[in-house]
Amino acid sequence: MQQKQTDENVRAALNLGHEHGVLVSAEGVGEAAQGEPKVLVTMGSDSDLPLMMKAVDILRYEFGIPCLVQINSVHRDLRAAVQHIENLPASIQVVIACAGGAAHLPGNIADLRADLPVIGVPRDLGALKGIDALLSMVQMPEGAPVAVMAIGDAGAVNAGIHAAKEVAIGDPAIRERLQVYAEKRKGKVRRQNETLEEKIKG
Ligand code: RP5
Repeated sequence: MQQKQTDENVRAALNLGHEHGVLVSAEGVGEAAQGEPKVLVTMGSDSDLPLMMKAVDILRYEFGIPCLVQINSVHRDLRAAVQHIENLPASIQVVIACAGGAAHLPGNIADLRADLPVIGVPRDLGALKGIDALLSMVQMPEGAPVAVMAIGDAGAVNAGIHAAKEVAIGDPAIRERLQVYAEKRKGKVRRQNETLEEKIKG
């Protein structure tokens, strides 16, 4: 009961209605989530969500960083997107923005929020294999930078890791988790070498 009250207080303080996003942490989603969101994970459509969950999941499970997840379409409802981005909770330190096609969302956010780093994840919509979104994001004119990741799954995961690195600048606990994550990756190479002779023998 007390936890529920605390969660409600957090949501009230963050001013989160459904329209303003869903809080996600390692503990759960929405009312089950805990902590203040440090990263906004936003996208142009919920069709981008399966891709963006790769960023959300690495943030919450690998690094313990709560996120706010929000749909913002600068093609379908520009005014609502501006309203959301201008009124983010003060705890947000980094924005991850995904879109496909003529992907204007990350660049628009970089202009709206001079105070926040923006990481762009280009999505492959099929016709141009994501090159359209990649070029739309990476070719930002001078003054409103977007840190653009790779197209697709690797880009989404790397966006989560890059956002964690930004949060880690002011949080030694996250720095440690980044080191643990790096050690796990080294372990993978060690294990592959251990089984290499057997694999070559076939
Ligand atoms: C973009 O258009 C979205 O970010 C999405 O990648 C793409 C297609 O959206 P839906 O038609 O699937 O809603 O704005």
